[in-house]
Amino acid sequence: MKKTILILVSIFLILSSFSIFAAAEAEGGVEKHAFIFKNTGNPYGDKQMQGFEDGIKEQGFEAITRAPDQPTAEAQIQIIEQLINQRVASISITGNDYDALEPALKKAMGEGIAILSADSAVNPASRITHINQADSEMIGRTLIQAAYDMAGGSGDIAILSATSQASNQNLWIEWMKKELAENASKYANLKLVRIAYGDDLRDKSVSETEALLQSFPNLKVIIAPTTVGIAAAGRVVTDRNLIGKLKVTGLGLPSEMAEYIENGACPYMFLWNPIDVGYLTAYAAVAASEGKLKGTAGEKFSASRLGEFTVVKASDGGTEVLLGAPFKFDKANIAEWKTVY
Ligand code: RAM
Repeated sequence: MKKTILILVSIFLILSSFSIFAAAEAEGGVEKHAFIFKNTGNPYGDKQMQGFEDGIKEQGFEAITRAPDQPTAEAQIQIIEQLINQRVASISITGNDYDALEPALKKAMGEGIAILSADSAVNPASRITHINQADSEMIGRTLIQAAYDMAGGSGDIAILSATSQASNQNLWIEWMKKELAENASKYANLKLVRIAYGDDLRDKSVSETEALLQSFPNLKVIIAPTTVGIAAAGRVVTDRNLIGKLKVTGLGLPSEMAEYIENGACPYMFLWNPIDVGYLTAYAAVAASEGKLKGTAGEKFSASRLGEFTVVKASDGGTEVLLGAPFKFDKANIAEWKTVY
C-alpha cells in the first residue's frame, strides 16, 4: 500500500514538474516590456504603470512594472541591470535624473533593448523618444498665471517640487521663471521666495510645507507641480486652518485632491490622465522594440483607443510624443473626476 502511494506521489511530482516547466517555458516565450517609475508609494505612478500594463497586455505581451523605494538614479540603475538580465524587449523609464542613467540605459540599448522615457525625460542620447504628458511651456506658464490669480496679483509665492533632479519638474520650473521674467511688469508685486523639494515623499513634502510657512508667514500661494507635493500642501493648509489665507495650486490627482478642492484649500489645479500616459507609452514601446518607431520627428504610430500620434522635436534636442493638453479641475467638476483617476 505504502509503495503504491509512494509511486503515485512520484508520478504526481514528475507530472507537475513537467507542467511547471511547460508554464515557465510559455512565459519565457512571451515578450516582456518593462516600465520603471520614480519610486513606490505614489498613486500617480501606480496609475501610469496601470495604463502601461493595460496597453502591453492588449498587444499580447507581458508587462513588468517596477519602482525603487527611493526616487534616486542609483536605485533605478539597479533595476535597469536586472531588466537587462531578464532580456526584456523594451524599458520605458520615468527618470530620476536626466544624465545619470545614460551609461545603464546605453548598456541596455547595446543589448538590443528599446529605451523610451515617459513623464520625466532622460537625455536624448539615452532614449529613442520621450512620452510627454503635455506641453512643458504651457504647464509652467499656466501655473504662474494661476498663482498670480490666487494671490490677487501680489505677495509671496513658493514652489514645492519633487526631487531637485526630476527633469519634468525642473523643466516646468524653468518655464515658470521665464513666465515671471518675460512679464516683469505684470508680476512686479509677485515674489517667488523659495523652491522647496519634498522628493515626492509624503512626509518630506509635509515637513517642507511646514518649513515654508515658518520662513514665510505671509506666503499667499504654494505651487506644487507634483501630485505628492500638492496633496501634502493641501493637508497642511487644511490642518492649520489656513484656508483662504494660503492657497495651493499645481498638478494634482483629482482622487487625492477632491477634499482640498471642495474645502477651498486648492481653488483649482491641473493634470492630464496618468493612465493614458502609461497606455501611450506601451504602444510606443512595442512599436520601438519592433523597429517600427525610430524616434524621428514626423513619424506616426497608432496607440489604439487613443488614436494616432506623431513624433515631434523636443526642446532638449531629442524628440517626444505629446499626449495632449492638461485639464483644469475645480469645484464645478471635481466630483465627476475624483473616481476616474
Ligand atoms: C508626481 C510625479 C510625476 C509628475 C506628477 C505631476 O506624481 O512627480 O512625475 O508627473 O507628480
